[in-house]
Amino acid sequence: LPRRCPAAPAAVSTTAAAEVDSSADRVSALSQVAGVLGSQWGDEGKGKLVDVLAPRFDIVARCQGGANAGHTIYNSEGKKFALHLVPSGILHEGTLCVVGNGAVIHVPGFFGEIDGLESNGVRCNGRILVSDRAHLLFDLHQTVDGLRETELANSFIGTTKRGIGPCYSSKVTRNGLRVCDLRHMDTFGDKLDVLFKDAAARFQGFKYSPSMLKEEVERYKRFAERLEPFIADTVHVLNESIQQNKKILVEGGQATMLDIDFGTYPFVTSSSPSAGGICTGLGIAPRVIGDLIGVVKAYTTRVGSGPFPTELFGEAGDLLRNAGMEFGTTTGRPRRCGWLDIVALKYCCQINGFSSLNLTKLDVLSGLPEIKLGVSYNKIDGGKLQSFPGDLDTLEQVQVQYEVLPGWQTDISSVRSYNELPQAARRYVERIEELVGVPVHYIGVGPGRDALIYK
Ligand code: 2SA
Ligand code: GDP
Ligand code: MG
Repeated sequence: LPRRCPAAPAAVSTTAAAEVDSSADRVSALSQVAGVLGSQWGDEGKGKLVDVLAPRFDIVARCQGGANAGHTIYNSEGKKFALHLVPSGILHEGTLCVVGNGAVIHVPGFFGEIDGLESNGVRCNGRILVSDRAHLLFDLHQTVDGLRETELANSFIGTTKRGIGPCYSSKVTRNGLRVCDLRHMDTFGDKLDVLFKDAAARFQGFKYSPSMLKEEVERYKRFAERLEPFIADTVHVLNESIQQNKKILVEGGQATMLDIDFGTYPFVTSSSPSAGGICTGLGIAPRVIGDLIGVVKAYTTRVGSGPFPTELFGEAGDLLRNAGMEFGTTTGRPRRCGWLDIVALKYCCQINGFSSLNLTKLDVLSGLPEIKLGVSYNKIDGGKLQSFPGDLDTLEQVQVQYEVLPGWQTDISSVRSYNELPQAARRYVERIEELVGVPVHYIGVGPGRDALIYK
């Protein structure tokens, strides 16, 4: 494995005209409404692809999750931005960013993110719309997230402690507060009181006093005023935009393997990061959605607890982690690393019906003598599993069958056309396509905007 970490991207100069043409064709051919979704356990590099595609879209929309997401992108000068709730189209002045009804909003965190962007020269005011139907995530949800994790002791989920699970719990329990409730401050305190009392009744460690409620209501009165210009009926805005032939790119957070329904439950997030989440999280019809691009890392990472059949331990895992700089964008936690899991990827392709894949971080594998692909799962008592198991007891015991492919020894981070990749790298890409039956249209060879090969 390469010992050197991938360098931060240098400033991007103009690319060769022929490449611009082919990449422009590839991107213009994308459907009016398209999506970029994670097809492993998150951190595949969704933010980077969204940032690259955004100039060809009028709107970039988030449909689920909240500030648990961490999407790292770089502008053309090589300046780094770590986004959490703000969609990854924000660096492009002409793009409108929408945070849909399916997302959960921690208002102070949202303002903190906006302030950070504005102080770095990125205009946010007038460029972000937040759904009036989205649920509000309070500090109390974050406290409960921490208490719940502590209570789980050794079975902890390994959440980001951003309050995501507790906020979606309030939503489903039907006592949550929504962005539109900020317009009714007369009843806001009573509704919030229910949440405080719920938390205090459930957790001994949850300290609650009437003065806390009063302070929180006062704080939210100020937030309500500042948030007002961002609030919109985004269901209406998005559907009107579709009528007006505007192009919408949906940015997924987390990934299908962390989906509340399809992921490795209970080691999942509390939203729907797969295709179905686009309709429920934005209020747009399934028939308007065209291309869905699955983002898949050339190997696998996972942060948090839960089964990971192709995980590498010890030095092998450490080397991959260091080479790929695999540390959480939101929490800084080291990510667990392993080989690409074709069984899990095929399952994600089935669920989402990806039209193409973006294989990312291929550059990180340069220098390896050989690369393994986990191609099937055997049961402990023999016999091949026919599908990705829902039962974690089964999943934890599978024996992964690997195919071994030769590695390549040259640095590929400055390669910009598919044919210039070493033969072994092309073989790796093509074997993935053969095994999953979905074409790889984009290949990431570095974190920067230009470090992308259009195949
Ligand atoms: P949560 O906080 O309730 O959503 O956590 C539940 C599980 O979902 C995982 N999860 C993530 N996995 C990868 N990346 C995420 N975003 C950050 C990043 C993570 C970070 O971009 O690096 O900084 O640690 C993300 N968000 C949630 C989480 O690890 C739990 O397994
Ligand atoms: P996301 O949550 O899916 O948007 O991914 P993250 O931003 O959390 O993690 C992906 C990390 O890999 C970020 O630091 C990106 O800058 C970086 N990255 C994205 N694509 C590539 C690539 O092709 N090669 C390399 N070396 N890094 C990449
Ligand atoms: Mg991430």
